[in-house]
Amino acid sequence: TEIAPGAVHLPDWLDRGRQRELLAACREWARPPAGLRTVHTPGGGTMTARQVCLGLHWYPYGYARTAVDGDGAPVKPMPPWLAELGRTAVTDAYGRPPDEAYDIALVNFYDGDSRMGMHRDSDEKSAAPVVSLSLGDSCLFRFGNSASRGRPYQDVELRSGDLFVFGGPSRLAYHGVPKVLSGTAPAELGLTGRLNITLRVGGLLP
Ligand code: MD3
Ligand code: FE
Repeated sequence: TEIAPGAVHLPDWLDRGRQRELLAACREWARPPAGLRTVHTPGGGTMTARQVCLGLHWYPYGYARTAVDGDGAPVKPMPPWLAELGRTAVTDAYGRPPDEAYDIALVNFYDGDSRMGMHRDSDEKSAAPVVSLSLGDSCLFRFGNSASRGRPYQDVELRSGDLFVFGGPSRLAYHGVPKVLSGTAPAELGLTGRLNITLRVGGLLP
């Protein structure tokens, strides 16, 4: 379903087997070097979701080739199968493939107390849609507008296996995760907490 122009939600897009495979891959990526780390915000705060990056390392000032707010190691590569998953996701959501190849993945690990405040993702130089995949606990996802952090916004529940694609007029909309719904993960997955994988196209970077 399209919740706003260019914002398409495909619930239960990944079957349980694919969810397990993606979770296993995320657990490998989380290991050092350049593994899971805490993101420090410019104001001296810390993000409550921990993160691991593939392809390029995101930090609050942009992208880097090394884990600048982690151990400084070179960022892990973007696997071709994950880039292909992004291409398939956009094709399923929009009925046509994206123009560019996915080359960045950001994986966010949420526990029951993690949140993500309302923000826009504007560090990519490409206008390609962002692909979001959710695993584990459900969350309340807040999708707003492109002008401000405030209303109007829509609250949508994201569950394990859901796909969301954000492109076109929705690409620069404010969004956040006000709440994780603890204990809602499918038991077979063996995950406490929530994982979100976003696939992005970096575009021309210096
Ligand atoms: C709308 N992640 O990684 S997923 C992020 O669940 C991020 O971890 C949240 O916001 C999470 O930046 C929300 C949904 C999402 C992701 C990227 C977007 C919505 C988006 C980019 C542009 C517009
Ligand atoms: Fe975001």
